[in-house]
Amino acid sequence: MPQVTVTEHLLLHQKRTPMATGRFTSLLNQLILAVKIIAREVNKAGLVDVLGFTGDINVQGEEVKKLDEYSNSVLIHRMRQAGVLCAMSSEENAGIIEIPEGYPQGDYVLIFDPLDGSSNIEANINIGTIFSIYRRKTPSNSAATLEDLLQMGIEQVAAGYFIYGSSTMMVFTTGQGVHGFTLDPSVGEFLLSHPDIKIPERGSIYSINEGYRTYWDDATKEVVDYFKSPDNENGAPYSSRYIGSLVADFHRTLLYGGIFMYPYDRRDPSKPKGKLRLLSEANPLAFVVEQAWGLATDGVNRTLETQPTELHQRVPLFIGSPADVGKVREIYKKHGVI
Ligand code: AHM
Ligand code: MG
Repeated sequence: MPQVTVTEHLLLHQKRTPMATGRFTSLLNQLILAVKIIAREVNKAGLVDVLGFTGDINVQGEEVKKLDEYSNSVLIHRMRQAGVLCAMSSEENAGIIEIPEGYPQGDYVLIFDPLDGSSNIEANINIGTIFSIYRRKTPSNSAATLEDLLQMGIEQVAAGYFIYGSSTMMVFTTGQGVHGFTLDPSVGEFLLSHPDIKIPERGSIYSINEGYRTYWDDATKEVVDYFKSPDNENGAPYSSRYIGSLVADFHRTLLYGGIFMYPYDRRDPSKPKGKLRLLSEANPLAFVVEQAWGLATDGVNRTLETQPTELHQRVPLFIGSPADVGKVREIYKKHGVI
């Protein structure tokens, strides 16, 4: 395979997209730079006992930040300089992140989860950064508002994730298929390694936190019983895999097929719609999966057509192979759920 960088790949695509400008490429390049800085720190995470615990004061007299806070501040700091954004939203910040006066502005908005699955860091388990890019709705040269961020997922211009693991990967879509790039640390570039990813039509792996079964409704119990049954449409029980790190569970689902599920449950009445966030988690992965010919729903309705009403809105998520996500819809509809 010829070695193709993300920028080269984008330039090839941009030739076929007359609307595209160099501004989008510069946005992605700045994002990639931020991620390389985060990846460098993530790879050192195992050395924290040696280099000092988070919360400690380092040799420069600065407090050592937790990795998720560090990742958040790197992304905010770098993306402010990109000159192509009018606002951002992060899973770590309650409100809209404005681009301060004096910084060049642009017409894109960026939504991100800076370090998803961060509770897994200490165990050397894969974690990731998820991102979603939109064009602003309000006029250029006015202050960005919530309206620019509360757009339906179908409006995304690009979305994807970075996964930090045995290697660092970037998987993303601009609406022309899904492509995966692996960071070659010796040259510091993400090189095309997984062109045009397509998810299998049906899988043989289901992924859900089964510890919460007590709190599920009957429809969700039936869904999971279906995947475990030898009498399902595969004629054999699916295997169960659950890492508890969304990017890692999703990445496996995308490559091998099957379904990842995070349903709503009765565990925490303050979260009646499950745990995952529509804007920073569900929508970007839904855009990726649909571009790979998969599906993403809240059990019944298409994730990408959910109208957001608040930045940190939560949604149930069923995402993966079309036949498997379709089966959930069939069972949920039968039960009259959602
Ligand atoms: P976080 O945003 O607080 O890190 O939570 C998101 C993570 C996902 O990575 C993962 O899919 C999920 O929480 C796991 O939750 P649970 O431990 O309830 O199964
Ligand atoms: Mg998260």
